[in-house]
Amino acid sequence: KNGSNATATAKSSIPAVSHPLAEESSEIASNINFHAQYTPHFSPFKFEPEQAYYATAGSVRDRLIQQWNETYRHFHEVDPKQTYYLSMEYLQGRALTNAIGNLNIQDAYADALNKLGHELEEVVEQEKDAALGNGGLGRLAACFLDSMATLNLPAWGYGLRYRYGLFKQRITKAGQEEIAEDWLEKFSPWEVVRHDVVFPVQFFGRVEVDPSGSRKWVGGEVLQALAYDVPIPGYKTKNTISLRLWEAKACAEDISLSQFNDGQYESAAQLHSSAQQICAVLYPGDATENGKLLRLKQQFFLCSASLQDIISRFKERKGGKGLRQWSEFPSKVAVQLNDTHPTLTIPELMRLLMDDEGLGWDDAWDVMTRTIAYTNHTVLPEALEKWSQAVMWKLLPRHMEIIEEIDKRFIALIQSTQPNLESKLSSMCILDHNPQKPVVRMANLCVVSSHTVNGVAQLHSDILKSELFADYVSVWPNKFQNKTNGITPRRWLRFCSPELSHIVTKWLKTDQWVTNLDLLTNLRQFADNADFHTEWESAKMANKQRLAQYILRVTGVSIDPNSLFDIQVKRIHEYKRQLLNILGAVYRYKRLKEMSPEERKNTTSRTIMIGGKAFATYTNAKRIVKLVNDVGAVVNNDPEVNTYLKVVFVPNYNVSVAEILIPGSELSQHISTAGMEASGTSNMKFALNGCLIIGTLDGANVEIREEIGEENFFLFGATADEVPHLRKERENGLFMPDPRFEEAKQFIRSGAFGNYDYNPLLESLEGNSGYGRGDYFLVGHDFPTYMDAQARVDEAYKDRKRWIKMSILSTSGSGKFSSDRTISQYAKEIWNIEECCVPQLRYPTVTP
Ligand code: T68
Repeated sequence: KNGSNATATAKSSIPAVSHPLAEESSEIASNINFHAQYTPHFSPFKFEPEQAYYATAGSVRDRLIQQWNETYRHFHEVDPKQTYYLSMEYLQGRALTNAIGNLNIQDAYADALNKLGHELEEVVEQEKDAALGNGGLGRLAACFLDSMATLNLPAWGYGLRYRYGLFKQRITKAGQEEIAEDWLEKFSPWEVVRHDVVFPVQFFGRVEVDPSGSRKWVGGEVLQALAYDVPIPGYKTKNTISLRLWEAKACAEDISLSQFNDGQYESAAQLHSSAQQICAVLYPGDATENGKLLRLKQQFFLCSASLQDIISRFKERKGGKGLRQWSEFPSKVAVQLNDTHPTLTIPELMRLLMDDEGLGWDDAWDVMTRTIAYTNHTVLPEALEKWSQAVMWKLLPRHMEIIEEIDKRFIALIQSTQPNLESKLSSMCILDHNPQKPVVRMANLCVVSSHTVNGVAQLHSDILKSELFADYVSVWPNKFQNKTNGITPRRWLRFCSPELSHIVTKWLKTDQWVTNLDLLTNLRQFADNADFHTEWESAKMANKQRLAQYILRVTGVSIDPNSLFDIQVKRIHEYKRQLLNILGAVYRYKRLKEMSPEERKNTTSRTIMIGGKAFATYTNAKRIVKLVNDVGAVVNNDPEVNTYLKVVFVPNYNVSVAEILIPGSELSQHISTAGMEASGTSNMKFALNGCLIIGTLDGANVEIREEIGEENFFLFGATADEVPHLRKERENGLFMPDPRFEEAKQFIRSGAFGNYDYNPLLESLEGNSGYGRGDYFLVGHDFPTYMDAQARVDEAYKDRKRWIKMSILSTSGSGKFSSDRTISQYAKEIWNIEECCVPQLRYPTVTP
């Protein structure tokens, strides 16, 4: 083990041969050995876990490539309608466990690695997470790709190949520190560069009108988009689809050798550096004009390269019918916009159709609107994208002309068909001509231009129709849909919790639940079965122990696997109310301190774990991170109470950390102010893993509670329709805070957790009004019912039988939240695509 000499001996006794479809573990071992010897990334004499990882990944990749080529060929021959999912973010996490699992070859690979002196578990941990996303939106895109492949759908993802993904979080005395995450430091074995897939992407320049009156975008800066493909295998199917990530490049001609020879290095390579910046980092801060321009360039780069690729494939696949008509395009292509970030797809498709392909406005509009659909992921006003018109005119002059025309025609449509809406036009139209800050409202552009708009949970979709997009509903009553989010059961149960999966399969007498998650309802019949309880509890305990070891390793804090594991992990944001959680913990600590030792013995021991990243310039979010750490430092070192309470901040929360935390959880907190969390998806992952939820009636919590039963959900807090009234009440000075809430804040102010100045953070929960002041997120209002719900949790946990039953019922009620269900609904109700299943694998041949 661990690259000892024994390992080298074991490896050398196994021949190095490559047979990509090997089934036997000894053949696979030879295959891994082949990659260790002949894939020249490391010297062939070392075979430590890291080399073992790259060699194993190389071997798995060979298999994927074969399936992948077959999939592409099959789609090409059948020429079905295909979906293209456009997203600025993909939070893929690690690929090796997932690939081996989806190919259903875990056991053979584990055996093969054993023969080579390694453990599969240790080898897979060598992989860095691909974190090309921020949070829920990016992880949703990754789950969707897994489901598209598993359901054999002709569908692809498009994104950007960021050099640095989401930052690594380090916790110091000062709180969170951000460090660049170099996921490509060595290289990624999961991407294949396609040197033959390159498209020019233009920026800046001007519009020229020729004598015939047709318009052309000329001049400016032209960069090249180069494709890197990542294979996405489906579960137990040959279908392997692509995630195509674009990288920006400049041409060789763009380097000025004469300037370089003159020593003017920067200007000589100006376009090269401009190209490099585009894919340098995920979401540069957008507070400065420069930052804004770069973000907009990234968005356009994705849209333009992807559309050119889609169009060239459309032209190439003739379906045996000779040249294609443009009117056929929407019956071959569906484009889904993951939030407004790829909105520029709309004017770019119009431009390509009109200026390059010669269509008139009406035909281009018809093709474009029948192709594009838009998913909204938020109603938070600050997250609704608005781009400065001036910046847009500079970067994309032709697109701005097109957007102006779309807006003009939309206004005319309303005036002629819906005169009652005229007074609403100023908020409904696309261009906001506010003289202070004229902007383009991207969400409005999406609603006006796409055939379908969807929200991501029922409550959220209802709010879109009744509030954010209410005025459009009477114009297009059938445009708005709901598609409740989902998660892939492969990564989020089958692979992250082999123990629990095993029990589920054993009791259901089938593993079909992995692709038909509704089968989990059949576990209900065992909800009171004593043998089932015993097995369930021991699987959960094994996961808790694994989690406890992880926490000890990364934080040095020892936690008791017999305590209740209570977890809140997600991006740190005031609306997600980590502050409510930590104030509850502070109050619990204070009570424990006041109790006698005897009284303490009657309490339920808890380990509260909180994790998540704060956006680098979001001051209050960073203060919350600091507060959790400060509270933990005091509580965990207080010998009087630390057997009853621990508070742990889990550093650097990411997909791989989630895969350890979620299986080991017993209670998780989804406690956003009602109406503010569009859906949430970790709530689904926790519930699927038999973890109970304490939560508000927000996002998908509402549907989870319906599915698993209200008696198995710890509900508290105001409802979405009460929120506006409660905020008013607060503004009018009518709010009376609960004494426990005041006590918790006072305890922090007293310096019990150090002398950092928490006043600015606590003041956000006080006063009368204003966003971020006057307790906009209603922490104070919900605090008492939150504490009551927590008391119900403590009571329920004391009754082991009841708790385990509730845990079983959580898992068995989670069937609806499979992303397979979500994607099937998108396929039927928005994309109108059908499965296109790859038949028999053929051996690779080259046609001369
Ligand atoms: C999340 N949105 C929602 N946004 O907050 C969450 N936004 O409720 C939902 O479950 C999830 O989407 C999936 O639908 C995000 O994650 C972003 O990450 C984001 C990034 C940049 C700009 C705006």
